[in-house]
Amino acid sequence: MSDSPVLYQVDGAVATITLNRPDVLNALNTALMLALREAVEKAAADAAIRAVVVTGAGRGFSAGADLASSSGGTGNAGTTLRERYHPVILAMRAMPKPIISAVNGVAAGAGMSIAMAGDIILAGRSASFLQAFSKIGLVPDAGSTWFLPRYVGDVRARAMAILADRISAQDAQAFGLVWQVHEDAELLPKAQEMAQRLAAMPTRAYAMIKQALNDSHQRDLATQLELEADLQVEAGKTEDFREGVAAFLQKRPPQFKGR
Ligand code: T3D
Repeated sequence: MSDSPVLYQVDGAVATITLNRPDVLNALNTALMLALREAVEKAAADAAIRAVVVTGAGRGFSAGADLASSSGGTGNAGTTLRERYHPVILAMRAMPKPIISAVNGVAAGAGMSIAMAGDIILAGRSASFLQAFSKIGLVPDAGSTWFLPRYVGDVRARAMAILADRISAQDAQAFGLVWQVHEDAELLPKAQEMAQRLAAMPTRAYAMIKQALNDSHQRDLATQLELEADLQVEAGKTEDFREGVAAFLQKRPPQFKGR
């Protein structure tokens, strides 16, 4: 396998981005974060890509920041986070196509934040989720304090952040963090199958769905209603909307093109 810290593979309209430092459970160093940003931006910019899978090589998804090269103790953590992590997390949220996080093993610290920046989280049966930060005297970062309460609620978010207990895939699903749990060997095929399904759907609408949901907790109802109405005007202008209605009325499967 390539020794590049991030692999980028394309199958039809689906890009699979693989964190690739398996010897250290895909711990996040500068080279990996730069390569991850490049991969995410490439998938976002390529009109031929209509869905993305993010996963990890080997037995982990990601063990979070590489503690052998972490800037936590040097006073530079703010710079590292702002320059390396935030652009990746924000680019994943802004990606105008769906991202499936296929969590194949432990997702710890900022590795868990990356998993949560995806739109749909699938997990292998042996996967686990760990807000590892407090175990080493840090605070959750890379978006964990934003995603976690929204996904699992304040009570569980606080317990996960403070206790830093390892949460199984099954418990994460019961918490509402994980959409589906699959047998380990089935995880990537299932994630790619879902991504291929999504890639054949009206992907312009998916981009607008993400836009509507991304910050909905920050907006009041009246503002959100306005945003929905504006986005619906845009969605209604797409070729895919015309095709969806025509196919329904003609009782045939739709052929969406993402336009
Ligand atoms: O400045 C900044 O960067 C700020 C940003 C901070 C963001 C953060 O993410 S802070 C949180 C950092 N992550 C952690 O604290 C987690 C540390 N890792 C662990 O607690 C455990 O490794 C796991 C619970 C994740 C997995 O445990 P286990 O028993 O399955 O695996 P292991 O044996 O501990 O690890 C396997 C190898 O990966 C091992 O190397 P070895 O002994 O085989 O040569 C281990 O040292 C290495 N590894 C695991 N995590 C990291 C790591 N190496 C570097 N950094 C890691 N985070």
